[in-house]
Amino acid sequence: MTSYETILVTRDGRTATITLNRPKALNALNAVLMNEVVDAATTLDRDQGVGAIVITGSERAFAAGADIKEMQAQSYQDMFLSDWFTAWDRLAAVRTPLIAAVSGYALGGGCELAMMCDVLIAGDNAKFGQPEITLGVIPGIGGSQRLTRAIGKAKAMDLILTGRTIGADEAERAGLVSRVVPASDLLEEAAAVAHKIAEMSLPALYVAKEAVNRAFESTLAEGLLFERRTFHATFAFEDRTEGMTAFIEKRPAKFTHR
Ligand code: CO8
Repeated sequence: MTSYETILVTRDGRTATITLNRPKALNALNAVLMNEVVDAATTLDRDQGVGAIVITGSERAFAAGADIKEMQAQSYQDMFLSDWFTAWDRLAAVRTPLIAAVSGYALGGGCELAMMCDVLIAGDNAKFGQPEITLGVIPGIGGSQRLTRAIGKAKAMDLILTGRTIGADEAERAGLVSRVVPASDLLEEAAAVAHKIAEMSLPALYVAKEAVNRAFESTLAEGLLFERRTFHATFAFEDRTEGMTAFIEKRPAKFTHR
Protein backbone atom coordinates (compact mmCIF):
# COMPACT_ATOMS: atom_id res chain seq x y z
CA MET A 1 0.00 0.00 0.00
CA THR A 2 1.25 3.54 -0.81
CA SER A 3 2.78 5.31 2.14
CA TYR A 4 1.61 8.85 2.76
CA GLU A 5 2.98 11.85 4.65
CA THR A 6 -0.22 13.25 6.22
CA ILE A 7 -2.64 10.31 6.42
CA LEU A 8 -2.65 6.66 7.50
CA VAL A 9 -4.54 4.06 5.52
CA THR A 10 -5.52 0.70 7.02
CA ARG A 11 -7.58 -2.22 5.74
CA ASP A 12 -9.79 -4.58 7.71
CA GLY A 13 -11.55 -7.14 5.55
CA ARG A 14 -13.85 -5.30 3.14
CA THR A 15 -13.46 -1.97 4.94
CA ALA A 16 -10.71 0.64 4.94
CA THR A 17 -9.92 3.58 7.20
CA ILE A 18 -8.22 6.83 6.22
CA THR A 19 -6.91 8.64 9.31
CA LEU A 20 -5.92 12.29 8.95
CA ASN A 21 -2.55 12.61 10.63
CA ARG A 22 -1.25 16.16 11.07
CA PRO A 23 -1.72 16.26 14.85
CA LYS A 24 0.37 19.39 15.47
CA ALA A 25 -1.88 21.38 13.10
CA LEU A 26 -5.12 19.76 14.36
CA ASN A 27 -5.34 18.02 10.96
CA ALA A 28 -5.62 21.31 9.07
CA LEU A 29 -6.30 20.49 5.43
CA ASN A 30 -3.31 21.55 3.37
CA ALA A 31 -2.77 20.70 -0.29
CA VAL A 32 -0.65 17.63 0.47
CA LEU A 33 -3.30 16.19 2.78
CA MET A 34 -6.07 16.92 0.27
CA ASN A 35 -4.18 15.18 -2.53
CA GLU A 36 -3.36 12.22 -0.30
CA VAL A 37 -6.94 11.75 0.93
CA VAL A 38 -8.23 12.00 -2.63
CA ASP A 39 -5.57 9.58 -3.91
CA ALA A 40 -6.24 7.05 -1.13
CA ALA A 41 -10.02 7.26 -1.47
CA THR A 42 -10.05 6.99 -5.27
CA THR A 43 -7.60 4.07 -5.15
CA LEU A 44 -9.78 2.26 -2.60
CA ASP A 45 -12.85 3.15 -4.67
CA ARG A 46 -11.42 1.28 -7.66
CA ASP A 47 -10.94 -1.84 -5.48
CA GLN A 48 -14.08 -3.98 -5.52
CA GLY A 49 -12.78 -5.68 -2.39
CA VAL A 50 -13.66 -2.51 -0.47
CA GLY A 51 -17.31 -1.91 0.45
CA ALA A 52 -16.99 1.03 2.87
CA ILE A 53 -14.36 3.62 3.79
CA VAL A 54 -14.11 5.37 7.17
CA ILE A 55 -12.51 8.83 7.28
CA THR A 56 -11.44 9.96 10.73
CA GLY A 57 -9.02 12.26 12.54
CA SER A 58 -7.66 12.31 16.09
CA GLU A 59 -9.54 12.43 19.36
CA ARG A 60 -8.90 16.20 19.58
CA ALA A 61 -9.64 17.12 15.98
CA PHE A 62 -11.28 15.56 12.95
CA ALA A 63 -9.90 18.62 11.12
CA ALA A 64 -9.73 22.27 12.25
CA GLY A 65 -10.29 23.57 8.73
CA ALA A 66 -8.30 24.46 5.66
CA ASP A 67 -4.68 25.27 6.51
CA ILE A 68 -4.76 28.99 7.27
CA LYS A 69 -0.95 29.22 7.30
CA GLU A 70 -0.80 27.79 3.78
CA MET A 71 -3.51 30.14 2.48
CA GLN A 72 -2.50 33.34 4.25
CA ALA A 73 -0.03 34.65 1.64
CA GLN A 74 -1.98 33.55 -1.44
CA SER A 75 -3.36 36.08 -3.90
CA TYR A 76 -6.64 35.90 -5.78
CA GLN A 77 -4.66 34.95 -8.89
CA ASP A 78 -2.93 32.08 -7.02
CA MET A 79 -6.28 30.74 -5.80
CA PHE A 80 -7.96 31.12 -9.16
CA LEU A 81 -5.18 29.68 -11.33
CA SER A 82 -4.67 26.64 -9.10
CA ASP A 83 -8.45 26.34 -8.63
CA TRP A 84 -7.62 25.87 -4.95
CA PHE A 85 -9.26 22.81 -3.41
CA THR A 86 -11.01 21.63 -6.55
CA ALA A 87 -9.49 18.15 -6.01
CA TRP A 88 -11.99 17.60 -3.17
CA ASP A 89 -14.65 17.21 -5.88
CA ARG A 90 -13.04 13.84 -6.69
CA LEU A 91 -13.75 12.69 -3.14
CA ALA A 92 -17.40 13.65 -3.51
CA ALA A 93 -17.47 11.51 -6.69
CA VAL A 94 -16.29 8.34 -4.91
CA ARG A 95 -18.91 5.58 -5.32
CA THR A 96 -17.95 3.54 -2.24
CA PRO A 97 -19.90 4.58 0.89
CA LEU A 98 -17.85 7.00 3.01
CA ILE A 99 -18.32 7.19 6.77
CA ALA A 100 -17.01 10.22 8.66
CA ALA A 101 -16.09 9.41 12.25
CA VAL A 102 -15.80 12.80 13.92
CA SER A 103 -14.16 13.44 17.28
CA GLY A 104 -13.27 16.95 18.47
CA TYR A 105 -13.12 19.86 16.03
CA ALA A 106 -14.73 19.64 12.60
CA LEU A 107 -14.44 23.29 11.61
CA GLY A 108 -14.49 25.01 8.24
CA GLY A 109 -13.02 22.60 5.70
CA GLY A 110 -13.18 19.90 8.40
CA CYS A 111 -16.95 20.24 8.64
CA GLU A 112 -17.09 20.35 4.84
CA LEU A 113 -15.03 17.17 4.55
CA ALA A 114 -17.35 15.40 7.01
CA MET A 115 -20.35 16.56 4.96
CA MET A 116 -18.81 15.05 1.79
CA CYS A 117 -19.17 11.67 3.50
CA ASP A 118 -22.38 9.62 3.35
CA VAL A 119 -22.82 8.62 6.99
CA LEU A 120 -21.61 11.03 9.68
CA ILE A 121 -20.99 9.53 13.11
CA ALA A 122 -20.03 11.98 15.84
CA GLY A 123 -18.40 11.39 19.19
CA ASP A 124 -20.20 13.27 21.96
CA ASN A 125 -17.16 15.60 22.11
CA ALA A 126 -17.50 16.66 18.45
CA LYS A 127 -17.73 20.36 17.59
CA PHE A 128 -18.95 21.53 14.21
CA GLY A 129 -18.81 24.98 12.68
CA GLN A 130 -18.06 27.13 9.67
CA PRO A 131 -15.90 29.87 11.23
CA GLU A 132 -14.56 31.23 7.90
CA ILE A 133 -16.40 34.52 8.44
CA THR A 134 -14.10 35.24 11.39
CA LEU A 135 -11.17 35.13 8.94
CA GLY A 136 -12.87 37.43 6.45
CA VAL A 137 -13.69 34.65 3.98
CA ILE A 138 -16.58 32.24 3.37
CA PRO A 139 -16.77 28.43 3.18
CA GLY A 140 -15.03 27.20 0.02
CA ILE A 141 -15.33 23.41 -0.02
CA GLY A 142 -19.11 23.24 -0.16
CA GLY A 143 -20.14 24.53 3.28
CA SER A 144 -22.63 27.12 2.09
CA GLN A 145 -24.32 24.50 -0.12
CA ARG A 146 -24.04 21.17 1.75
CA LEU A 147 -24.68 22.64 5.21
CA THR A 148 -27.77 24.47 3.94
CA ARG A 149 -29.10 21.31 2.33
CA ALA A 150 -28.35 19.33 5.50
CA ILE A 151 -29.79 21.62 8.16
CA GLY A 152 -31.84 24.25 6.30
CA LYS A 153 -31.37 27.96 5.66
CA ALA A 154 -32.06 29.37 9.15
CA LYS A 155 -29.54 27.19 10.95
CA ALA A 156 -26.95 27.36 8.16
CA MET A 157 -27.14 31.18 8.16
CA ASP A 158 -26.76 31.18 11.94
CA LEU A 159 -23.56 29.10 11.75
CA ILE A 160 -22.05 30.72 8.64
CA LEU A 161 -22.79 34.35 9.58
CA THR A 162 -21.76 34.12 13.24
CA GLY A 163 -19.03 31.49 12.92
CA ARG A 164 -20.33 29.82 16.09
CA THR A 165 -19.53 26.23 16.90
CA ILE A 166 -22.17 23.63 17.81
CA GLY A 167 -21.78 20.45 19.83
CA ALA A 168 -22.69 16.93 18.75
CA ASP A 169 -26.18 17.00 20.29
CA GLU A 170 -27.17 20.22 18.55
CA ALA A 171 -25.68 18.87 15.31
CA GLU A 172 -27.77 15.71 15.66
CA ARG A 173 -30.95 17.67 16.40
CA ALA A 174 -30.27 19.81 13.32
CA GLY A 175 -29.87 16.72 11.10
CA LEU A 176 -26.17 17.25 10.39
CA VAL A 177 -25.04 13.92 11.83
CA SER A 178 -26.35 10.37 11.50
CA ARG A 179 -25.71 9.35 15.11
CA VAL A 180 -23.88 10.47 18.24
CA VAL A 181 -21.94 7.94 20.31
CA PRO A 182 -19.68 8.23 23.37
CA ALA A 183 -16.31 9.57 22.15
CA SER A 184 -14.53 6.51 23.56
CA ASP A 185 -16.64 4.21 21.34
CA LEU A 186 -16.41 6.27 18.16
CA LEU A 187 -13.94 4.20 16.15
CA GLU A 188 -15.54 0.93 17.19
CA GLU A 189 -19.01 2.18 16.21
CA ALA A 190 -17.74 3.55 12.90
CA ALA A 191 -16.00 0.24 12.14
CA ALA A 192 -19.19 -1.67 12.97
CA VAL A 193 -21.22 0.54 10.62
CA ALA A 194 -18.55 0.15 7.91
CA HIS A 195 -18.58 -3.66 8.26
CA LYS A 196 -22.39 -3.72 8.16
CA ILE A 197 -22.47 -1.66 4.97
CA ALA A 198 -19.63 -3.63 3.37
CA GLU A 199 -21.61 -6.88 3.82
CA MET A 200 -24.21 -5.59 1.34
CA SER A 201 -24.17 -6.05 -2.42
CA LEU A 202 -21.58 -3.64 -3.85
CA PRO A 203 -23.56 -2.66 -6.97
CA ALA A 204 -26.66 -2.13 -4.81
CA LEU A 205 -24.62 0.14 -2.52
CA TYR A 206 -23.36 2.15 -5.48
CA VAL A 207 -26.83 2.77 -6.87
CA ALA A 208 -28.36 3.44 -3.43
CA LYS A 209 -25.75 6.16 -2.86
CA GLU A 210 -26.38 7.58 -6.34
CA ALA A 211 -30.13 7.64 -5.75
CA VAL A 212 -29.90 9.47 -2.40
CA ASN A 213 -27.43 11.99 -3.82
CA ARG A 214 -29.77 12.59 -6.77
CA ALA A 215 -32.24 14.09 -4.27
CA PHE A 216 -29.85 17.04 -3.95
CA GLU A 217 -29.50 17.54 -7.69
CA SER A 218 -33.02 17.26 -9.08
CA THR A 219 -36.70 18.04 -8.73
CA LEU A 220 -38.84 15.52 -6.82
CA ALA A 221 -40.38 14.20 -10.04
CA GLU A 222 -36.97 13.74 -11.68
CA GLY A 223 -35.58 12.15 -8.54
CA LEU A 224 -38.50 9.72 -8.25
CA LEU A 225 -38.12 8.73 -11.89
CA PHE A 226 -34.36 8.25 -11.43
CA GLU A 227 -35.07 6.08 -8.38
CA ARG A 228 -37.68 3.95 -10.15
CA ARG A 229 -35.55 3.38 -13.25
CA THR A 230 -32.55 2.56 -11.06
CA PHE A 231 -34.69 0.20 -8.99
CA HIS A 232 -35.72 -1.53 -12.25
CA ALA A 233 -32.03 -1.73 -13.21
CA THR A 234 -31.14 -3.57 -10.00
CA PHE A 235 -33.01 -6.53 -11.52
CA ALA A 236 -30.00 -6.90 -13.82
CA PHE A 237 -27.68 -7.50 -10.84
CA GLU A 238 -26.78 -11.10 -9.96
CA ASP A 239 -26.94 -10.00 -6.34
CA ARG A 240 -30.62 -9.05 -6.73
CA THR A 241 -31.44 -12.61 -7.80
CA GLU A 242 -29.36 -14.01 -4.95
CA GLY A 243 -30.81 -11.59 -2.34
CA MET A 244 -34.43 -12.42 -3.12
CA THR A 245 -33.77 -16.15 -3.57
CA ALA A 246 -31.92 -16.29 -0.24
CA PHE A 247 -34.86 -14.57 1.50
CA ILE A 248 -37.31 -17.13 0.11
CA GLU A 249 -34.99 -20.03 0.97
CA LYS A 250 -34.62 -18.57 4.51
CA ARG A 251 -30.81 -18.37 4.36
CA PRO A 252 -28.28 -15.52 4.42
CA ALA A 253 -27.57 -14.03 0.99
CA LYS A 254 -24.17 -14.74 -0.55
CA PHE A 255 -23.46 -11.63 -2.58
CA THR A 256 -20.86 -11.90 -5.34
CA HIS A 257 -18.78 -8.94 -4.23
CA ARG A 258 -17.91 -9.96 -0.72
N1 CO8 B 1 -4.88 25.99 9.81
C1 CO8 B 1 -3.58 25.96 10.18
N2 CO8 B 1 -3.19 25.66 11.42
C2 CO8 B 1 -4.15 25.44 12.34
C3 CO8 B 1 -5.51 25.47 12.03
C4 CO8 B 1 -5.87 25.76 10.69
N3 CO8 B 1 -7.15 25.76 10.26
N4 CO8 B 1 -6.23 25.19 13.14
C5 CO8 B 1 -5.33 24.99 14.12
N5 CO8 B 1 -4.08 25.13 13.65
C6 CO8 B 1 -2.82 25.03 14.38
C7 CO8 B 1 -2.57 26.23 15.27
O1 CO8 B 1 -2.02 27.30 14.51
C8 CO8 B 1 -1.63 25.66 16.28
O2 CO8 B 1 -0.35 25.59 15.70
P1 CO8 B 1 0.95 26.21 16.50
O3 CO8 B 1 1.06 25.34 17.72
O4 CO8 B 1 2.06 26.03 15.53
O5 CO8 B 1 0.59 27.62 16.82
C9 CO8 B 1 -2.12 24.23 16.45
O6 CO8 B 1 -2.90 23.93 15.29
C10 CO8 B 1 -3.01 24.04 17.67
O7 CO8 B 1 -4.05 25.01 17.59
P2 CO8 B 1 -4.41 26.00 18.80
O8 CO8 B 1 -3.20 26.30 19.61
O9 CO8 B 1 -5.16 27.15 18.22
O10 CO8 B 1 -5.38 25.05 19.64
P3 CO8 B 1 -6.60 25.49 20.59
O11 CO8 B 1 -7.01 24.25 21.30
O12 CO8 B 1 -6.25 26.69 21.39
O13 CO8 B 1 -7.78 25.93 19.58
C11 CO8 B 1 -9.18 25.72 17.62
C12 CO8 B 1 -8.35 24.99 18.69
C13 CO8 B 1 -10.38 26.41 18.26
C14 CO8 B 1 -9.65 24.66 16.62
C15 CO8 B 1 -8.29 26.79 16.92
O14 CO8 B 1 -7.07 26.17 16.51
C16 CO8 B 1 -8.92 27.41 15.71
O15 CO8 B 1 -9.77 28.27 15.83
N6 CO8 B 1 -8.47 26.98 14.50
C17 CO8 B 1 -8.93 27.57 13.25
C18 CO8 B 1 -10.35 27.15 12.94
C19 CO8 B 1 -10.79 27.81 11.66
O16 CO8 B 1 -10.90 29.01 11.54
N7 CO8 B 1 -11.05 26.98 10.64
C20 CO8 B 1 -11.48 27.45 9.36
C21 CO8 B 1 -10.30 27.58 8.45
S1 CO8 B 1 -10.72 28.35 6.92
C22 CO8 B 1 -11.44 27.14 6.04
O17 CO8 B 1 -11.56 26.03 6.43
C23 CO8 B 1 -11.90 27.59 4.68
C24 CO8 B 1 -12.10 26.45 3.76
C25 CO8 B 1 -12.35 26.93 2.41
C26 CO8 B 1 -11.13 27.20 1.62
C27 CO8 B 1 -11.50 27.02 0.21
C28 CO8 B 1 -10.59 27.69 -0.74
C29 CO8 B 1 -11.15 27.52 -2.13
